[in-house]
Amino acid sequence: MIKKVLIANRGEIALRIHRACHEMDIKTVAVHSTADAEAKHVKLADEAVCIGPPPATDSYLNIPNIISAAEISGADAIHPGYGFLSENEKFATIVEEHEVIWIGPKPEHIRVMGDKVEAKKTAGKLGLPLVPGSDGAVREIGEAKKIGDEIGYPLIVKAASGGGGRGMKVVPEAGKLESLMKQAGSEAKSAFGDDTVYLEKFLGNPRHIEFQIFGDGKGNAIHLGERDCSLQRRHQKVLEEAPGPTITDEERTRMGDICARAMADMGYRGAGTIEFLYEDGGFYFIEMNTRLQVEHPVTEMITGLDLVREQILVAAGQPLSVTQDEVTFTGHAIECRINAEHPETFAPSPGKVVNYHAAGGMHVRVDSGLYSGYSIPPYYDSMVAKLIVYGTSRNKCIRRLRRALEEMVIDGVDTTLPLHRALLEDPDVLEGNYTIKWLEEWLERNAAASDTQ
Ligand code: MV4
Repeated sequence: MIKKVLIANRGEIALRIHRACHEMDIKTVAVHSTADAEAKHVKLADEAVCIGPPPATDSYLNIPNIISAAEISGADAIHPGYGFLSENEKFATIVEEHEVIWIGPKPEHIRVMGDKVEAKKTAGKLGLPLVPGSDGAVREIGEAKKIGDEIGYPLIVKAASGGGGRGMKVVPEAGKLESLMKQAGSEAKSAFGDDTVYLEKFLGNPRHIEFQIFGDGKGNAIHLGERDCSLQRRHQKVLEEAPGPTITDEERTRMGDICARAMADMGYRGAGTIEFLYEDGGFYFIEMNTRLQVEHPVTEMITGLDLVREQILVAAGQPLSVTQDEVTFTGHAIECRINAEHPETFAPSPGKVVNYHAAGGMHVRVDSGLYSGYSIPPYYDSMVAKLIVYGTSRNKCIRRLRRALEEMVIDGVDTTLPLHRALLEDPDVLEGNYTIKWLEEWLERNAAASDTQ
């Protein structure tokens, strides 16, 4: 079994990994930039190694420094968390070449899913339902026009190297196809060094539904149900819930089984998330994330499973702790991402937290590296806390979440707590009546309303 894990990350996810490790009698090594010397993950870990100056490219993305930290500390495994190097095929390969256990998927699977064209081809072969579109990359306008005639407009042009919403163009009609395809290609070239694009039918008003899957790397895989992550602003998730408020038990079982079968067939190892757009009762694969996700706790709340523990077990070559028949879904969970940002302008608000009180009580979980007196550095992501609440029903979950949001205190910086309190009063949110467009439209309406006051 693994004895010492190096945690190649920071903030709440570094703490989350540390906690799973200590519950398994595994020692932890924190790595940190000079800006994070006073961070909570550094204080809690058994050992800490400074890996460079504040910019992430010099520290949390610095592969030689992280490998050196693993060697000098004698760590036998590395957990990358999310973001940073978590979906870097090269890093995963280097870790394994150093005979350190990579707590993540096989490097080949990270590579395949990182290329959106290859990911879609693979998903199609494995039997996942796809958005109608080009069969792979589209290289010339004649081919694109033919696809447009076949599937109809509007279309969307996507960059093969994109993801997370970068490098996309909606094409309303055939007359705009050539110019928008050229634009998408040249933007992708300068952003990712790759101008490969592909085409899909544009879905106008879908929900974002994602399935959590786990594989043992030996041909066994399970699903842990879905999350609805439709409430997003500029491709950043704001609030996530499990189960999806519109997803039936029949849909969960049918789609979950398709996802698990696909992962078993590819021999997938570790945690993964298969993302779908969901419209008019249909699921359409868009991307797969080959890592643990920020919103994994809502799945933990309704299944009772510790997803980091499962990651560590399969990385160590052990079986998953449950079979599909043993996975149960009970009640409802919602996560609010709390960012150090102005709640209306979303301007980042780093600085000293003079007073911090986490919410508490039954079925309330706060994952955060904050403490009173901590200074939020300006160099990294602005998410500073996650409030995750469980209830036996969606209504009870919402009531408890509103109570927990009342209790939370983060003084000294702006946070998105007031945004969450307002969202949890909105009739559409209370009814689960929202799609991927809802939050930006709601923010626009509220901005217009406050302008006229
Ligand atoms: C789409 C789409 C509509 N039609 N694909 C955005 C990020 C990337 N993961 C895929 N995205 C989209 N792909 C087709 N064919 C709309 C989006 C999209 C979106 C998806 C999920 C959550 C929020 C979104 C916000 C804007 C656009």
